[in-house]
Amino acid sequence: MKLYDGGRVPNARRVRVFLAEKGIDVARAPVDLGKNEHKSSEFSRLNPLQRVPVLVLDDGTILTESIAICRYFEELHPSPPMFGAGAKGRALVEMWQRRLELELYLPAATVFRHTHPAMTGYQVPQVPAWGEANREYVERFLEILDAHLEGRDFVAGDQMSVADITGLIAVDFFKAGKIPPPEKHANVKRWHSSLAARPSARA
Ligand SMILES: N[C@@H](CCC(=O)N[C@@H](CS)C(=O)NCC(=O)O)C(=O)O
Repeated sequence: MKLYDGGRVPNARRVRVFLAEKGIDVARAPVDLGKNEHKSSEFSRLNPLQRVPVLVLDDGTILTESIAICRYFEELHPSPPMFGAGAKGRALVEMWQRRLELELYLPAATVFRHTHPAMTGYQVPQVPAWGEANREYVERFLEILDAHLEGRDFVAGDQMSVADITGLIAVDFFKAGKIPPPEKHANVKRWHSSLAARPSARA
């Protein structure tokens, strides 16, 4: 089994943080996005979308999409449960995982991809006005998230889940798009700081 990942980029990091929380070691093959290694014909055979991470299983099966990769490891190593436990617990993790991915990570990534000069060759076409518009989506969701996190340590239930990991990588990615850190959202700040202090966050 081999995990193709790309340094500090958010989706590759999401899988590494997940594996660290689970205590799972996987052989890794670094892909240098700065050198466009993800656009090589060899890598494109693994993932025609030319994105990391990619997990290649021993039988040759290729898994892409960071959450699909995390789910694979969850099935193999169910403890600690990172996708929730029981019908309600799993549904709540799924709900917050999707919210944090679609309503926080995606807008934050869109700000970066559509406004940063370094992304011109990667985000084609690059539409700066669309990038700027997404700052508002980030802000709007932070308000909702902050209210939800009042009195809570984790977004879904009382244990850390993959939804928290998605939140961690989303907030850490603010810097790339020059989105201010969530200073005025005290609950988001507390939640993010405690996730960022875990050893897994250094993965
Ligand atoms: N939905 C995919 C997204 C993967 C993705 O966007 N990966 C980024 C790094 S975070 C990438 O490889 N970007 C290369 C590019 O845009 O050219 C996942 O969750 O794995």
